[in-house]
Amino acid sequence: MALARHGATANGGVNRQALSAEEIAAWHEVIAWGREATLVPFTDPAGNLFLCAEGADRSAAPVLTGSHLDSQPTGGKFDGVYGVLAGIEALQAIRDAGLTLQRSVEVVAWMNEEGSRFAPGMMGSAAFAGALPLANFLNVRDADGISVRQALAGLHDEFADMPSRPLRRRLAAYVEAHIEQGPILEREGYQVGVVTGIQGKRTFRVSVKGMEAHAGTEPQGERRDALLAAVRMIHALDEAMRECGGDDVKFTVGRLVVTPNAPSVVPSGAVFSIDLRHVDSALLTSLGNRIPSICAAHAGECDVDVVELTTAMSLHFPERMTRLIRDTASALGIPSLDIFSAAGHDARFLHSVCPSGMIFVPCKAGISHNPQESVKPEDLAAGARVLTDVLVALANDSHPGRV
Ligand code: HGY
Ligand code: MN
Ligand code: MN
Repeated sequence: MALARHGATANGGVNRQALSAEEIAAWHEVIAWGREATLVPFTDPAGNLFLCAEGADRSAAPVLTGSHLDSQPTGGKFDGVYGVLAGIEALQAIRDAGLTLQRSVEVVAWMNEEGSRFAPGMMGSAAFAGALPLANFLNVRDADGISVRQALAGLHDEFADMPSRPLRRRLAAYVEAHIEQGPILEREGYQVGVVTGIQGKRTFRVSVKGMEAHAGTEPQGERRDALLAAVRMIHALDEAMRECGGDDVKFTVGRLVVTPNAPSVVPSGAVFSIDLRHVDSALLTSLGNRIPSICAAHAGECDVDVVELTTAMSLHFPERMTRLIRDTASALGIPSLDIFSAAGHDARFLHSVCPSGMIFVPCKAGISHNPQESVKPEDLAAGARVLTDVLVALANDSHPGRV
């Protein structure tokens, strides 16, 4: 609730964009809370924030937990933030219990999970895991023309005294606590979800190019109207995705930028986003592969360019991690439900480099990416208790990958 002050919106939500002044203010607050728990802060070239509880064996690969502090423009208070603060709470409880862990445990706040200011999302975790080179992201610009490179320089200037460690460090395991952002746990009456996997997601940027013309004089039949062409494409895409993808397909055009965006000028440019998701990777592949031809078929006299920004197939977390989370919840007397994540998370990229898992807690009516996002404190506490014991198990296991 305190962190929600940074980027607070009038309607009770949060707009805390990646690498913004609001996120920097949130860093200061989280670092201060970390210091109270004797956690040592450091960053990395991708602008991720780490808070470290040193273990007895500093040569051992650390265990990592956390999530993200950036939000959508109409974000809620808990998406991402819960995972970061649950990690700090867990480490504070471990310290207060006088437990010394073998491995160091680090809490991370990933850079730009949401992909709202800078597309695509999950830049910090992708660069950390080596899934994509950081260099791929540095020239991406926000709506004001500020690049990731410039925004990162601002962050690193603000925390110039903070040590920086390399990307692609060796990890023993990763666990992320997050709100479900869906209705299942609440509907089924569970406080904790054992996340078995994450559905696949492909994102695209479609750029339609026409020609400016006078709205009153240009004959209708001679226009190269980029917005009307884009509208035809979006309609055709929506029909095709739903026809072939069934109820499980998720097709979203969340952003549309019109140029020159003047009421009496025939639009010369229309750029729109596509967020396509499906549990079935083969179907996600075939549906996504149809997008360029569907756009071309409705371009009319305009030109169209389709760029794929992210390609991520469905993934399943290792049984040893889901079993550990499930058994830990059970040992605490907290019933848990196995659940597949429809939302994307940084755990996707950690899954490619170490044994990874996620713990979900319910949110009211599954509402998220919306100011009305809300949770029950007792559910957050239940999730944090499971996280705490999972972190202890992983940090004291000489081969957590074998967990
Ligand atoms: O879009 C997602 O699934 C995540 O919440 N950023
Ligand atoms: Mn999130
Ligand atoms: Mn989100």
